[in-house]
Amino acid sequence: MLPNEDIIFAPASGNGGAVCIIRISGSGCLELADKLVRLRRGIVGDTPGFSLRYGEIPGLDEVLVSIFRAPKSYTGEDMVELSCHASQYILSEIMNRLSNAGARVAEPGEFTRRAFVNGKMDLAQAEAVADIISSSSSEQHRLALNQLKGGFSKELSDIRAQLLELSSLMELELDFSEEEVEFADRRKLKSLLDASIEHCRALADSFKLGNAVRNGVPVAIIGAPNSGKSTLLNALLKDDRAIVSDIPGTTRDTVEETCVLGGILFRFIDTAGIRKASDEIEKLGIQRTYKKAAQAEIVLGLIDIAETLDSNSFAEAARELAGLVDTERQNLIILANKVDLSAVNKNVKDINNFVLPVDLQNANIRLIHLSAKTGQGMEELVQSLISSTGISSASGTLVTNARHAAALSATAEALLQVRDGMASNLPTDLLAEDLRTALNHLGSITGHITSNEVLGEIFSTFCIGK
Ligand SMILES: Nc1nc2c(ncn2[C@@H]2O[C@H](COP(=O)(O)OP(=O)(O)OP(=O)(O)O)[C@@H](O)[C@H]2O)c(=O)[nH]1
Ligand SMILES: [Mg+2]
Repeated sequence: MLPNEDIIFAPASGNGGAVCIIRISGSGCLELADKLVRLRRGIVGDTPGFSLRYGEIPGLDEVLVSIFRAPKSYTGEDMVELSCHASQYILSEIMNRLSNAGARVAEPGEFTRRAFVNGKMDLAQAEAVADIISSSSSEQHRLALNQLKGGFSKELSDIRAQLLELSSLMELELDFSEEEVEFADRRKLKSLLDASIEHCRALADSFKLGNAVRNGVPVAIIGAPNSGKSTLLNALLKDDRAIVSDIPGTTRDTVEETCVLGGILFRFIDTAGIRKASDEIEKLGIQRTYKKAAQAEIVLGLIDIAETLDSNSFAEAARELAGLVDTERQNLIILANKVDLSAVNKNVKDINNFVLPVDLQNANIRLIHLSAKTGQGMEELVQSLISSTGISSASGTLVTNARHAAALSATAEALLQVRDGMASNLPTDLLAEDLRTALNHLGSITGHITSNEVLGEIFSTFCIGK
């Protein structure tokens, strides 16, 4: 753990705005503030916690001073927050004066690290502070808030309680093993174990979805050149992001952009149209298309119906797109695009001819008739995208952090060892050892068991001032 005697400070407000907040934390910081700030009445050092005072930094600025006293503050230490005018000059001058008075600039995440060390929050909650600040969709925010408020930690502590019960049942058996008494009811042990393994696995598995919520659900837009991929990207973003033209092969590299639909962050990837290219650069672009299609959660496969002669050639084009998608693990939405042309162009067949062939009828493949140009079918597409993610506000706890997911998998793994050991009648002291390993992995999430290196790694990703 870090020594907590230093008084630390950092600007804590975001960029822009008229007011800037400078946070100061550590024992003695109230007295230190008095070296800088003159209150209209009294001194900071005599002011009770949860007070707001008007003051002046002589020759520099008028400030509002918020005073918090240990342990009732964010960090659990004495804290002062100065709200000053957001001028770069004022800010750097205050920071200089604080340094000269003996405080030092906080490291990234150091306020939150101190909050963790002082027992104000556990590690999972501390990590949620970073998530809540970076969240850009309502779903991302909901998960971060649940984690910050301790919803996830509560779930972990339920599992921990179960494992501790298991552990004590085993210890009991260990104590009496000399007399060869099987104290613990093995059936009860096994059912407790099964439930805990199941719970850890379900949480670890939720990371795939949780990660998508956090970083944006990747959606690749693929199809032949000129099928309307870039037009669709622009329509989804409601922005002229990608170049659209009637020259096949316009998009050569992938274009990636995020946007929030139905509270979920999506990462749309427009790609180079797939065809037999002779040009080396286009070939490289098409290779990227294949790669992006393989990595996506959802693939939007476009077929230009004006280029499709009949239902057979439509079925063939749909099969080609499906061949690029693993429908066991990915969702494919086939878009019969340019349906607006069916009204004006006699060469375009009745769109009702364009249906999915029987061999593509699969729960993970859908077909939508669309006009990326006029917006017809867009609403259906958006709804389909949202439901394909499997994310809903009823999803409950989703693990959004790779470190947590790895620790939960390791917990489940160690518990499996216990279960296998029990099945093959291993001595109880060996089983108890594996159970301790499981508890250690679980404890690493909330910080019951954590090394300084791990803490250093976690908090270094925070911004200064958090
Ligand atoms: N009528 C009609 N035209 C469309 C529609 N979608 C796209 N287009 C037109 O089709 C042409 C090609 O559109 P793009 O969006 O550039 O096609 P792309 O799939 O990105 O093409 P590449 O980048 O070359 O692979 C443009 O002239 C668009 O205006 C549609 O729904 N209806
Ligand atoms: Mg394009």
